[in-house]
Amino acid sequence: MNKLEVIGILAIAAFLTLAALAVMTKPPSIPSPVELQSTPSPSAQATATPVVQESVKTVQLAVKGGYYEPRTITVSNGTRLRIEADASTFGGCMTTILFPDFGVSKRITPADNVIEFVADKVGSFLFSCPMGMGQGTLVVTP
Ligand SMILES: [Cu+2]
Repeated sequence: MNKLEVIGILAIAAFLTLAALAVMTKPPSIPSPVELQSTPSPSAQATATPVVQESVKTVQLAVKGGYYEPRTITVSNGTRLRIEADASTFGGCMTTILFPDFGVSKRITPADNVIEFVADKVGSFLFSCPMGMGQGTLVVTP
């Protein structure tokens, strides 16, 4: 054997050894099941939206002695005020009632005698007929 043959044989042997090692130690290329797992799905617990029950205050309103009765209506802020007017007591100019601070102007008739709006600001607010008669006060507390 000459030197070249020895080198060649060693080279081939080394190549075969490395190839065999590569085949034997090659890690599987398939991803493991763990790697395939998708990220955890979002929690099934739906965040329940709290149902806010709007509070409603119903007031029976009449005209007595030239004034709206009750003369003072008190509600807490955010309350839906429902005024059921006794149309039989409403006459003349007082048939129309205004809550100017809430943009309400309503002509009461027997068939249409309900006023509804949300008292959404705190304070004392006058209500009256369009000429300012029969003044009452709507008090909205915090
Ligand atoms: Cu009037």
